Amino acid sequence: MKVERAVLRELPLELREPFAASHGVVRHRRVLLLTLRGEGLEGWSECVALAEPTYTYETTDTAWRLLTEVLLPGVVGHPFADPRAVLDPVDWVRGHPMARAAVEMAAWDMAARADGVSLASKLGGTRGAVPVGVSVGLEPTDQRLEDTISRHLADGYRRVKIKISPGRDVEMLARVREKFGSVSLSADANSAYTLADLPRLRELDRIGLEMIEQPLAPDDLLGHAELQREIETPVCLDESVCSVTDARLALHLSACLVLNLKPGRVGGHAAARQIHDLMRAADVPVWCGGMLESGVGRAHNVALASLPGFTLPGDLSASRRYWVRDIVDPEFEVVDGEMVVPAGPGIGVTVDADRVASLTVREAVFG
Ligand code: OSB
Ligand code: MG
Repeated sequence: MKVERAVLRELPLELREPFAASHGVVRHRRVLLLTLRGEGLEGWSECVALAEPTYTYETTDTAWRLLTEVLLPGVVGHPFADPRAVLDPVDWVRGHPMARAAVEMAAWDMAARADGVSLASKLGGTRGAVPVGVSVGLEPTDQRLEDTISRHLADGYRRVKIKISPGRDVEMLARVREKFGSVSLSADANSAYTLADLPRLRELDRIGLEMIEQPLAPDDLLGHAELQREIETPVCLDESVCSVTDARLALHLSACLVLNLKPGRVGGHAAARQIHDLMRAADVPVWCGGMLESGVGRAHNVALASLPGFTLPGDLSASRRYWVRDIVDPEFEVVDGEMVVPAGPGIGVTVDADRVASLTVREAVFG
C-alpha cells in the first residue's frame, strides 16, 4: 500500500447539549477528519484532541500543526506493508500520540479495505455487537442529573458514568444511588483530586461504584497506586495511559484495577491492541472510552471494542446522544444496550462527503 494523497479537514460540530467535566465545558467539537488515499483505496480517521489542553497536553491546534507540518508530509509517497509501519518515516517524532494515532488509524481502515474485511475483523475482533454505557457530564442540579440519567436508562444504556469534581461528588452520587437502586454506576474525575482528598475519596466506597476513573493528575501513577491501596472502589486509569510503556508501568505499580482504553489517546490501534493483550494477561478488564467523536472516530472505537478483553460496557453512545445529525451513514444506534459492530469493509460506515465539505472550515491537502 501507499499513501498517495492525504486530506486533513477541520469541521465544527455542535453538540446537542453542552458536555461539562471537571476541566471545562465542550459546546461544539472541533472535529479533525483525516482521509488517506492510495492505489484506489481510502482510509478515514478522526483525531481525538480537544480544543484546549484540559485532558492531555495535545489540542486541535497542536495536532493540526504536527499533522500538516510533519506527519502527513512525511508519510505521503512512502509505501508501507502494514498499518503499523505507516509512520516509520517520522519515527523520530516524540509524544503527540493523538496526532500520530490519526495517521495510523486511517492506515488500518485502508488496510482492512484492501483485504475486503471489516476493521473489527482485521484487528482481531470476535464480537458482532458490544455492550455500551453512557458518560454523563456535570449537571448544575441534582434534578437535572436525575432526569438525564432516567432518559439514558430508558434508552437502554447498561452503565452510567457520571463526571464528578470537588463539591459535586459524594452527596450527589449517594442521591443517584438512592434514586436508581442497583444500576451500574461509575464516576470520572478527570484528574480533579489530589491525595490530600483521600478522606473524601474514601467516602466513595459506600456508594458501590464499579470504578472511579482518573481521580488524580495524569502523570501521577504512583499516587493512583497509593490511592488504590487505601480505597476499595476500583481505580480506572484514562489520561494517565498514553502509550504501551505507560500501561506497563501502571501494571507494574498496580496503579489501576481497570483501564479505559481509547485508541486515539495511545497512538493508534496497534498500541491499543498491545495494551489490551497486556491487560488481559494481567486480568485487568478494559473498556473502550470515547472523546465525543463523530461517527468516524466512533466506528474505530466500536471495531476495537469487539476484541475479547473489552469485557465492560464502553462509552460508545448512539450518534443521537451527541449530534442532531452525524456525518456517517448509517448512524450508530443502541439497541438492547448494545451497539452493532459494522461488518462492511474497513470502518463499515460511509462518510457523508457533501455534508463534510459544507461544514469544513479549513483543509490541507498533501500529494
Ligand atoms: O474522560 O472519558 C473522558 C469526553 C472527552 C474527553 C474525555 C472524556 C470524555 C467522556 C465522554 O467522558 C465519552 C464519550 O461519550 O465520548
Ligand atoms: Mg475519562
